[in-house]
Amino acid sequence: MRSLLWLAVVGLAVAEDGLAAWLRYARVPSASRHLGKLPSAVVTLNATKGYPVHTAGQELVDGIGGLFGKKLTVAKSKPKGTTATVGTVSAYVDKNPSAAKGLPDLVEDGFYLKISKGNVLILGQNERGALYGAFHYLSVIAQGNVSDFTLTSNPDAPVRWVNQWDNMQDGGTHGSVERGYGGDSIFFWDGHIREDLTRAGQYARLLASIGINAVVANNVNANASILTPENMDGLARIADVFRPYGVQLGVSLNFAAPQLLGGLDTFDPLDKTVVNWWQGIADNLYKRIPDMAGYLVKANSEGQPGPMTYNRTLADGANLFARTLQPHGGIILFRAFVYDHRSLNQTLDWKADRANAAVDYFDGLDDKFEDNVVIQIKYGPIDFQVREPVSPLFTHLRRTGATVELQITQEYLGQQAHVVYLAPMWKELLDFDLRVDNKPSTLKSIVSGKRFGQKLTGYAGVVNVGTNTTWLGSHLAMSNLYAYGKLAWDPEQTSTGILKEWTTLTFGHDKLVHDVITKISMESWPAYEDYSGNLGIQTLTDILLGHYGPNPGSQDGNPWGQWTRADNDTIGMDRTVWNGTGFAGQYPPEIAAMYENIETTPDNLLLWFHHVPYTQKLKSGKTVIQHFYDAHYKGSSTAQTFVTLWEKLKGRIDKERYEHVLFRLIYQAGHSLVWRDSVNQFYFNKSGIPDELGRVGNHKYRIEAEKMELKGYKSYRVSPFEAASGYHCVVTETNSTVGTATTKLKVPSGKYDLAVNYYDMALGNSTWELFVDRKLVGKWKGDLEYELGRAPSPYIDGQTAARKTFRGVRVKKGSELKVVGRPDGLEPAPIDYISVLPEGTVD
Ligand code: GCW
Repeated sequence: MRSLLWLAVVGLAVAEDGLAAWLRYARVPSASRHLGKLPSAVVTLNATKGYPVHTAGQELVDGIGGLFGKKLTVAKSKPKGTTATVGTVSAYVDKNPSAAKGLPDLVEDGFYLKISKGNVLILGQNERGALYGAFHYLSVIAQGNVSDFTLTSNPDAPVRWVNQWDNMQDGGTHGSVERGYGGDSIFFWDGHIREDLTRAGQYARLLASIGINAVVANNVNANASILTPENMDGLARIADVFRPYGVQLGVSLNFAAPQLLGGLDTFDPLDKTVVNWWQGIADNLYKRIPDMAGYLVKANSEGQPGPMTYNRTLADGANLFARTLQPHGGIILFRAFVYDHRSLNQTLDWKADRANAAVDYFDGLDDKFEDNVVIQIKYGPIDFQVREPVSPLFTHLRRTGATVELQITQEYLGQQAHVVYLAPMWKELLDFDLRVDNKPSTLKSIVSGKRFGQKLTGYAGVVNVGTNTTWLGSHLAMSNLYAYGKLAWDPEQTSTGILKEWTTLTFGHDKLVHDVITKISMESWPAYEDYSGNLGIQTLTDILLGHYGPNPGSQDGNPWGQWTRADNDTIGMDRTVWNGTGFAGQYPPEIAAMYENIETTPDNLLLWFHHVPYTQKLKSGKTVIQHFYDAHYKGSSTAQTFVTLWEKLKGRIDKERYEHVLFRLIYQAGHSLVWRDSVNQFYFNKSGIPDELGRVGNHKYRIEAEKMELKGYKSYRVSPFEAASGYHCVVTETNSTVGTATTKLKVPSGKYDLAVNYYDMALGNSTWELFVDRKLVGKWKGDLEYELGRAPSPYIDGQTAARKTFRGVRVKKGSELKVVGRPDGLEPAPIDYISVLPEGTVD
């Protein structure tokens, strides 16, 4: 009894850093009651060390040991007592020929499980499938279910890859991992493959447990030096740590490598010397990595070289690689994300549209690709926005297989500093019926190969984990990685079902923990859409900088083509055929007709397809502009509730993860208000149409810092203007002057929540202190650039704007409120405003 109590205390007190993610194998409640229903020994068929069946045996021992405290032995042949037998179907049938009849049909990577009175049979179509089966069994028992069952599970699609956008070098394009918010690359450092690849192995283990079968480790914006002999040796070491988990390695290529690395004077895909050069590369890679998955190629996009440089088609480019892979059994994922960010002109051409590019470039090529080419298509025609229609290119490829590219790293969706559970969005996309030939044609049926019958189809997820122990920078963001794997295996699973599994495995069985995580997660994508870009206008992050904070004005007037065409009276992209860019016409007729007509276009994509006045009435009866205002208030107020919901979990999960998540949710709550005010202020200024409820631009609890009595601080006009309340903030006069901003409070005496909006730039770590009547209320540092992991920014803008709240502070009428800011480096301790809020009020 005593030791049990002690264990319970220790159990809660053990700090968890997130490294084990959903594979913690933490003790299940009442574990000892279930021991009789578990195997006592593991028998591994065809188990060679370093290969998946052997790994499966090891996981079963570790898993059952951790989950139930039962120590299993590993045996080669059948021992006495209950056993878990794991191996491939063929190894099993070799030993038990008579069993063959009773076994189901499995496709590549599929598995069969039979659990009966503590005896467990786990068979895979291949070794990898056997490991998947073992992980599945462990997941079921970790959720407390030890009853008998039989299951046949086949993946929905063969390609279930992960892409990492890891650079060879820190300080390359966007640092160590492009659009990565969880630290440096786990694969590369200083131009080389890391010596210590422990994390890469742990990553493969996590991915195998959710059915991912390949990882492209280097960025699609590829560095040609990945192909030096030394780095090829390094890649082979990565493949070695992946292999025990059945995860294959893929490599991103730079199209110009023959020139950049090979010293040729051309990289023309039809040039014989170029072809030979690439054949040599493939042969050399496969010599080192015989089970390499293949290649990933981004060509002629965003400045990357490609076949069009030589007036060759994209098919010429893809086939060049495909042919060099064929002798080795590899495949190439060729990205459809092809557009020219230099030539698009918004002002001169009403019909110019980046969204048209993919179909424009790929139309007519469907039957031109080699059989081992797969076209990798982002889910929407633009770029991982909070709301996009499904890319029409999926309906144009019937012979060539496609993968849908999803983004787990939240580039445009809060960069893991905002909780956004993405499974509901992915489900909507996958369930969307594209009505090819007027027949049911959901996206999931296309990428499973069922609709058109291609063999190579599936999923590619941009994950971008890093060296942070949380992998993605945030514990809660890991539900997205988990959901990605689960949906790629079986898109019929529900968002809540997946979440429930993940929560149990990650945080345990407590019902309140489940309720809270479910509520926060399921409300998170709608809330984020509400407080960022509505009605299909796109996310509205600053697209020229970090893709993180609000900056609606940055969308237009540049050739990146993520335009909103907002002016003083109207907003939205006219993508109709009759009057616009013609994009709607890229869909099959039923869908094209729906989007062509403003009446049948769903509200949530209205501004994606139509250019309308701000006063246009939605189906809800509201005007576009009032919808913007209301949605921003609604979404940001939902984000406030995440904090109070999470606080209910204090003491119910380990302190380390509790605090980590709480810190980020508090930050998100504050930043959602920055979003709300920036976007609302921007469109209010543009349209001149006031908020019917009088909220926009009226903040009665706010004291603008620039209106306070300033010493050492001066007023500063912020750009973009909407990123500051009253367009101004204060900054210290020099970068060594201490600034003070003081005012006398006029509110009645009582308790208030004091909220300070400030800017935390990546140029230093200023310190702020807040005083009431000379008593210190709180002190904080401008170090969010280390804490949050989101893209760092040197500017005073919507990206760096943040809020610090002190709850329940006693003030008197006439109290002196003072903020003292100490600049550091080039960060001038900027303050925007202070809100003196009656307790519980948000503004
Ligand atoms: O979303 C954009 C990103 C780029 C990325 C590109 C792509 C790897 O901003 O960082 O480059 O898409 O998908 O190729």
